[in-house]
Amino acid sequence: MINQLAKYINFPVRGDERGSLIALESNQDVPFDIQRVYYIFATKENVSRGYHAHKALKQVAICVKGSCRFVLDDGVERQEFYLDTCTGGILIESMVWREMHDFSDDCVLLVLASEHYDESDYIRNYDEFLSLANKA
Ligand code: T46
Repeated sequence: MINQLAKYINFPVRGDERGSLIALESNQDVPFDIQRVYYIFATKENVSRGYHAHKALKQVAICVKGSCRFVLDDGVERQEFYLDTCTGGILIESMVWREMHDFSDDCVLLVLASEHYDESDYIRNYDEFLSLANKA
């Protein structure tokens, strides 16, 4: 069996007669201390994003509205993950190259991150990523 490059996490939905609610807590629903939250929206048609890996950062990505497609790559293999629900997300560990494609017009991609923003944690060159990933 192929190892999954991201773990899919289903979140518990707390609902009542008024509707639904999902609460995400550090080290419970999300397996790290959440240091940062950001969201990506209004991505233009036919625009792809990402094209980088992170040395240390772990993230959970949740498509809270609309849909998008992730391509993840650990330097050995590539896998695709289609996100189109707010009731689950993918856990992306460090040292995974990511590309995001096919954002729907209404896509809102919420990301929970284990670290504050740090440009020095990014690997934006694919050849450099391959060389570091295959050394690890
Ligand atoms: C990832 C995917 C899912 C900040 O100032 N603070 C932040 O926390 C972030 C994430 C970005 N920025 C600035 C840096 C750039 O000037 O926002 C601009 C766009 O960032 P970037 O080109 O890194 O965005 P994406 O969509 O290519 O990637 C982002 C995350 O960087 C990345 O970690 O996994 O979303």
